[in-house]
Amino acid sequence: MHTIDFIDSHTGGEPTRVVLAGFPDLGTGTLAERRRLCRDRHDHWRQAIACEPRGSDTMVGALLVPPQDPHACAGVIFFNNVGYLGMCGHGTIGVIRTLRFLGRIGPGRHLLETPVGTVGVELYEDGRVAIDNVESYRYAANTVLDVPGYGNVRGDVAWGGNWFFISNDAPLPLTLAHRRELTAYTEAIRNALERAGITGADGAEIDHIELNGPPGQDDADARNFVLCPGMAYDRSPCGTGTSAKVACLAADGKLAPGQVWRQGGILGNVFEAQYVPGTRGVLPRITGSAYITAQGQLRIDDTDPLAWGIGA
Ligand code: PYC
Repeated sequence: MHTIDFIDSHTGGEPTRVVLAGFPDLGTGTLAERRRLCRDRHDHWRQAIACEPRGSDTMVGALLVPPQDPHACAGVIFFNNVGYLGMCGHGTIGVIRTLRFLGRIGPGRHLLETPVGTVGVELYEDGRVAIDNVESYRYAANTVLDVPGYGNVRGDVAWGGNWFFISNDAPLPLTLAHRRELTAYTEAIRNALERAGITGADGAEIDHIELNGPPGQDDADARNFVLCPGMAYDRSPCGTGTSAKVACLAADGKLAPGQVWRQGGILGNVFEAQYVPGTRGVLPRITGSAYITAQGQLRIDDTDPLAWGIGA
């Protein structure tokens, strides 16, 4: 029997499961090396934690590991039902909320190590969390794709800690009522990108598709719908997607440094975003809140035929 200590939270409806103890030791390499080790040797642990019957398609796991830099409050490896994420904005907000819940950190500035770099975070007295995300940039502007069944779709390829194709071309309003059609549409875009050989830098797969449209009733500048790698749509406005969006707005001269962009998600929750110029793109700051939903232990019984989860 294996036992895993965890705390669950949600950020704008998107869940984060912070893994505190019980995971195999990943050594002391860089976070990118430890993520590789996790993928190559311990992937069944990811599946047991993130997938059914313990998790779900929407679950993002956040494995806490000791940081290399003693000034960082933690290292974290994000994963989901199909694999690993570079960074995760809603997940970082969940991790910081969890560390505060545990009494490990207090309000103020902190550093968090991730496989794609160290991010700064600020925890406010009222519980809000601001992330100073990794440098984000537009990689390709106005890419036109032929998407079977939908015709030409235009969008930008951008990095915000994960790779995104960001489009304003949506066949339907971005509302929860249309989630199934929007999921099918964004999946078709992702397949078309793959078929066309369109990637991020160094051939990286573009595994997140983000649609932006007018805000709903929420007090936002825009609303998005984001398809995540494992086919779930992000319930939150997506921190890395918002970072990538801000990079595109900045590249188009539509958002000035320090100006606040209020990014609504599909449920109407809002992340506040702003940036300072970087060397290649922008250094985005994303602010949001998370709430604790559960604390407990997962049990993995080796005699259970589904002990290691149902692969997505
Ligand atoms: O908030 O960056 C994010 C995110 C990525 C995937 C799900 N949420």
